Amino acid sequence: MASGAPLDVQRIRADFPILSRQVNGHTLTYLDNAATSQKPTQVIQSLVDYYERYNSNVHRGVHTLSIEATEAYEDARGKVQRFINAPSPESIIWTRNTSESLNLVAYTWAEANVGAGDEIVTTAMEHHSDIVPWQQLAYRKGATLKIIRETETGRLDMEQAAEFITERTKIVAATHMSNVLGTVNDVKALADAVHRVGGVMLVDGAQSVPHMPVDVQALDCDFMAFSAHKMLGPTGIGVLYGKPEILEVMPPWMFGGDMILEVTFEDASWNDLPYRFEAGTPNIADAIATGAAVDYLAELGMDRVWAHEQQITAYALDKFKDLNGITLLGPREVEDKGAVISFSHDSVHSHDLGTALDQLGIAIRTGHHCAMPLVRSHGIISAARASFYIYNTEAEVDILVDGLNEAEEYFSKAGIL
Ligand code: 7TS
Repeated sequence: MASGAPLDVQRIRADFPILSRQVNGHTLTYLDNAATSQKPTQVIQSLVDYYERYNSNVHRGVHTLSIEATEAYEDARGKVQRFINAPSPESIIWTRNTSESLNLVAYTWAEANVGAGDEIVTTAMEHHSDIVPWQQLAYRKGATLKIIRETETGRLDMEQAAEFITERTKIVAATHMSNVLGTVNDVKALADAVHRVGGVMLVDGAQSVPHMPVDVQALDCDFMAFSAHKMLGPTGIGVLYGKPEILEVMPPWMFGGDMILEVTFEDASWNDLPYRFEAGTPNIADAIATGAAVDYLAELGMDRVWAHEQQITAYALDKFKDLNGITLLGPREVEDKGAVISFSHDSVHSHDLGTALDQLGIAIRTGHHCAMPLVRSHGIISAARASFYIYNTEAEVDILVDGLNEAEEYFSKAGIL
């Protein structure tokens, strides 16, 4: 496809069988992509191919099926490596999801390197999976957790970040893009700051890697975590990228098959990277299908994916200005903002809005979005969220806005407003 040209959304939509599904008598309008994306036929078919043609265990067979499965599994690792411009395939570790990737760092690198009196810096915009592991680590070690606040315009307070990152900081763990506010954070600046004091930078890329060009070497992060299911891939598989020199000296976490070099009854030694962190039979089928998802996105071009999402978000932000009773969370313009629009209604609970929209076949997320401290800091306990992806159209934004108007009318007629 020509670089720079807009995405051919209708052609993309034809690759996603689920998008023609009817929900409550309406064609599905799927706007819950920050929770999980839909899957194109190419990804679904790669799973079918694996199970129908070469299902076999990896790294242990001399037979044809095992050799084919091993090649496809490692090939997928190489695709992910190139997708985020990691320096080597060994720096890509397969995990179950972003949460497991973050916990891996907390239980290995941080367990070995964070001690009493040390500081861990994170942000007010984190998903629970990038807060709770650090709270637990701080309890275990007697370390302190510092939280960089959100500014009034929904961005990270970088002045506070500069104050918080000190000689005592061992790790900064920050999301690249907030799943609630959509804010894109300057993680490169955070990486530079923590490197100046000898600490490491962990980026939660769950919402950035699926939506924008991400280059881990340009960002100079030490770790990056993300999930395949948010980027057209299957559930049950995620990635931890780590700088090879850090992974090389990082202690293993889970012990068992595939991660060892040699075992006696008394002792064991560890396999090379990345297998040292992949104990047991891995999620072979889903790793291969992640490779298919990455192929799909790379073919579109991540700069074009980002441009499409910026356009649809700008359109939605503009349309939302005309809605009654709605308060937006996060930046009000697309600068530093991805395709996520969270909002609350003055008098209708977000769950009621979500249920009313579901009656129209519109899928949005409601609740605390696994970011309870963030949502509560806005003085609410629940928000509604529409999040867009490559197959969403401006017409679907119109359907959402009409749906919200309809819901508002319904609730006011019912005497609830
Ligand atoms: N980090 C961020 C920024 C996320 O948005 C999510 C999931 C995670 C971590 C955890 O990913 P997982 O694959 O391990 O579950 N976010 C959401 C969401 O916004 N709605 O449902 C899941």
